Amino acid sequence: MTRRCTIIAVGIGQGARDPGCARGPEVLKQSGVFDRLAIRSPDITWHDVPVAASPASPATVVAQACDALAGAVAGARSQGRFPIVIGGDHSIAMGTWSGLRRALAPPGRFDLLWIDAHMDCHDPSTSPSGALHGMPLACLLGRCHPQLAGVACPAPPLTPSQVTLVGVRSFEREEDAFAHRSGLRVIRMEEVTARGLAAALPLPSGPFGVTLDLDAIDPKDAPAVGSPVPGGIAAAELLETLRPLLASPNCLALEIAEFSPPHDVGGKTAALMESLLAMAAQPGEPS
Ligand SMILES: [Mn+2]
Repeated sequence: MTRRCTIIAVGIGQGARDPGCARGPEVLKQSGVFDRLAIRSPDITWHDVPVAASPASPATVVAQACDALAGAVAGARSQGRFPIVIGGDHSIAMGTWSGLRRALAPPGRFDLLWIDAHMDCHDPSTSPSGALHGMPLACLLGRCHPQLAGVACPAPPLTPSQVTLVGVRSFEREEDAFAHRSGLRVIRMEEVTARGLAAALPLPSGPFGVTLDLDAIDPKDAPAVGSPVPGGIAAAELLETLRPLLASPNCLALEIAEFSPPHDVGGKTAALMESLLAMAAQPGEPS
């Protein structure tokens, strides 16, 4: 089976301290990934979201890109297409999931699996780095960066009960407090290691989306990230667990963020990206 898919590429790095992931989509396309996918998925298209060049402030660039991204995701869904968003740094999550919310008829409810080494629950007052890719989940939940409010964040915001964070092993105290206060479900890496990913992950019963920050994966398996954290999910285990989830008709969109080609080792992370894209575009087929 193949899906009618649109790969929505956002080559943005302004949300991260390490801007290498701005080149992620370009490197994937140049290496022939899209052409190979298109052989088995005839109805797959590629859409580049424009990203303004500096010297605009990071928040301005991220807000513009996320607004265009939200429109692209909503547009794809309204045409019955499956959006696969590739970054770019994880600030794009604000655009992707605002767009999905926009595409669904009210109440527009969907669950969101947020697979990440970090919590992405900072706001400008708590973030040590000020990097926007550490803030998208807080933003989607309504604690929005002032320069992004009304542009990149859904109104009304997502509710914490929609979101499950998985693979978390690096965070600041303020993020943990925010997650605890808001009742966000957090499955830490210790639990994934103890129970196995498939057992630890709650299966959504209705429509859902998946956002994968590649730094959730162990850096041995996915070295091409800007913020690596040791002790992550094994790539093979992640692929095995995601395969049935991505094949489900309830899965509405996939996002993969933080692919930073300058850090790749022997094309390992690019190959993993290709496997993930194939799983989403050709659900149920061996890849
Ligand atoms: Mn992230």
